[in-house]
Amino acid sequence: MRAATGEATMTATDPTNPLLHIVQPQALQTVCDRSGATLGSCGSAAGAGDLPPAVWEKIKNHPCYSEEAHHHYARMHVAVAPACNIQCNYCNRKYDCSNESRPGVVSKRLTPEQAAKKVLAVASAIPQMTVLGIAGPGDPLANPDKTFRTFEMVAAEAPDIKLCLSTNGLMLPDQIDRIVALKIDHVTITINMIDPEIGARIYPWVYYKGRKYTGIEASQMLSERQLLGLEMLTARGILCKVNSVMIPGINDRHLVEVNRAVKQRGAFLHNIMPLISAPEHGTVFGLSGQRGPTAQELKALQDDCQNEMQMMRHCRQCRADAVGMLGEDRSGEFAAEKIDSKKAFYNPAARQAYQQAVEEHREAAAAAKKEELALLSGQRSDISIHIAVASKGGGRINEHFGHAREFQIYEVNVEGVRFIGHRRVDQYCQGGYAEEDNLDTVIRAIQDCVAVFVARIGGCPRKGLEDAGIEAIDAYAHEFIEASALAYYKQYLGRVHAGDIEHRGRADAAIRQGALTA
Ligand code: CLF
Ligand code: SF4
Repeated sequence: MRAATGEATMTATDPTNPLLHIVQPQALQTVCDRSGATLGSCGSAAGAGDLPPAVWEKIKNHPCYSEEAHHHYARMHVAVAPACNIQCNYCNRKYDCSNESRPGVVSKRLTPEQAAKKVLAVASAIPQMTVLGIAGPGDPLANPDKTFRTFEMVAAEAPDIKLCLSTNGLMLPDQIDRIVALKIDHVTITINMIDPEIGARIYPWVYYKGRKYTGIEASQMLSERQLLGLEMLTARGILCKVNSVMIPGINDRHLVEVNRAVKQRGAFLHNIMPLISAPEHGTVFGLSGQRGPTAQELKALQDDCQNEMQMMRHCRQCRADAVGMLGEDRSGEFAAEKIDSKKAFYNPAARQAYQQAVEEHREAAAAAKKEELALLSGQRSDISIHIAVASKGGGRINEHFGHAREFQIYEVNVEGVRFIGHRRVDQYCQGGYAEEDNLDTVIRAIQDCVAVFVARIGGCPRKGLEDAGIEAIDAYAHEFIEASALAYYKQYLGRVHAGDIEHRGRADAAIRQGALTA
């Protein structure tokens, strides 16, 4: 295990350094610029060595297409596409498209010109922002001119930024040539069904070429066009991710068939997201009491599909104007009225230098994991545990318990360690004071875990967690997450074998529901 890396030892270019959020790009120009091999994983396990180089090049710094990259790289969305051409029963059109965003979120709409300006301002301030996505607030392809104009302007000014599009797929077959011409090489299609009878329970209507379709006819047409669009994109070499909303009792088991169908048509990654449904969202599902899945239900379905293709498990259902690392929201810093006062200093060399520093950090994390894995080899046990981690990025345990807005969940067993999801929580520490009620929400969110790794924790929450059977561990503060999880697992097995602790199955956990606004 490497020695702990405290904040005092960080350098200006250390990607874990929180000061990098405010570092000026000029300061980064002195970092050496050399290309090198990278290590990582896509969706779950595939890395540089497992993928064709052209594919690896496309995903290695895309925070959604590579689970490992999401610890290091950021994305931004611009909300330029307000209209939609279908109705989903989990959507209230007062809010952003729930195919990519959490319900109850309203983004500030921008013109393509405002959006392009914002992208340059963000790229200047956040050198690890590598991807621009358009994901709403309606459907980007129901607003093709605004969507493509935005991409065109950004590609002309900042060609190093990857372009990413998310759509319900209805208009995809008609737009393939424009997508290819603009070099948009990541497209997400939300596909919730391939059986129109199931579709009729999700989509009340579809509006296509001046006519409104309803019932099975609507779903049939939507499904055919989604699958055709997927085939056409993959035939042109575009990397496609499929998002599916898991709706218990409606399409949950059916999503295994969806998974097979999209794999056959060349989808690269499948992202099964939990339905988030509450009456205050004013959606058909919210008002009818349709529930979302529990953490165990979601994981079981994702595990069932994992044999077929790579599954994405780190989606944050981010808003249509999200800015920053997945799970953080810096959109407020880049509100339209603040953009004019920000001096954009778009410097591709500085961005590249910063990203090279990130790559070196990733290599160090991968080396630490490999070292711990080697120490685990030869161990035999059926014990598999979940660990919750408080992190603010960089793949390290670097967040205080009381400040965490989410916990990352890792599964560890003798096979290794893998990220299996995240759980949103109410912050325990509010304005310097402990919010005792919030400890209960944290415990509900991570009660499938035997331990929570934190940078720091106070005595009261530590005791509360321990009463709930969850060990609070700060011994790995500022260490790499995966290497620490493996080290803890070895020690846990040792304690079980020595009879110091008893390993028991843990309870299911709650995926937080309700009006999430960040
Ligand atoms: Fe945005 Fe989507 Fe591109 Fe990512 S989000 S358009 S692929 S850059 Fe990512 Fe956000 Fe989940 Fe989407 S975490 S909601 S999957
Ligand atoms: Fe809402 Fe998106 Fe569905 Fe359109 S595609 S109805 S914006 S969730």
